[in-house]
Amino acid sequence: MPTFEKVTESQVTRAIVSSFAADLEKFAEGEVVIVGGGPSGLMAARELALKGVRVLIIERNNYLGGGFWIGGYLMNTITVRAPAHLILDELDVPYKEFSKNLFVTPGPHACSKLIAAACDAGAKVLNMTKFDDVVLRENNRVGGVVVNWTPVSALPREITCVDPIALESKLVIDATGHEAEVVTKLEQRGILKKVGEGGMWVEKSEDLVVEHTGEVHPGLMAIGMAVSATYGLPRMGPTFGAMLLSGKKGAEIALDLLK
Ligand code: 48H
Repeated sequence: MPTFEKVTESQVTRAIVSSFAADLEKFAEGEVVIVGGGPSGLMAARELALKGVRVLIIERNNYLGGGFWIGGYLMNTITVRAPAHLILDELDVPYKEFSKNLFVTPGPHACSKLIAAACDAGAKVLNMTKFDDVVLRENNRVGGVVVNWTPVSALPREITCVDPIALESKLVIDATGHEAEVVTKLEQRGILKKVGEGGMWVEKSEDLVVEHTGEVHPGLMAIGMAVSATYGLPRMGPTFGAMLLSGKKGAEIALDLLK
């Protein structure tokens, strides 16, 4: 085994601080901020980054992937229905056809490949960072996000008094899943209406989510389960094809909006 070269503690600290600060500075004024690093957010981030867009994912956990690690009921087999298996092909994720047009893949393998695909394409990530609020411009156009460290947000107000910071962006994408947290912020201010997701109906829900993916308000788009929550669409249960396709379609719409 070779021995390690000499590096001091201060060099390690400087390497972390200056690299992190350089990235953060770039995203003080970015092109697209995606809130939520689940399957829809990761897919959209990959597609946008592949097209050369400067895209940042904000994720409140330290890990990316959202619900894509686990299928349903703590069983880590992911299912997708045709034609979403073609995206698994694109990501080089191995899968099997369980029954006609229904495909299965191990969650950890599929999820780690999707995360790697987004990072390889050039998407940047701020993890342990919680979306807190929106930046609002004239006519309530969304102009960015207000964020804080997750641990700061998790502490009671009485013992923390840490203001958040803002990241300006041309477009914000709500990919926070069932909670639709960005859309909810606008709803709380009476700017738009969020219906809340409907009951489960797999046959209907996936096409509807993809169909309704898009801009919900100037400067703000919704993708993935945030679309169901916004428009009151049925949920699909533990199958993820619509999340991948919604992310892909969301990226196409975002590219048009950026023009
Ligand atoms: C920063 C945040 C915040 C915040 C949340 O839940 P997700 O996996 O979302 P989708 O829409 O990409 O995929 C949904 C899918 O996993 C699912 O739940 C399905 C298909 N359900 C169907 C059914 O019927 O139940 O990921 C959302 C991500 C997570 O990583 C959160 O931690 C993150 O967003 N997030 N990040 N700030 N305020 N809120």
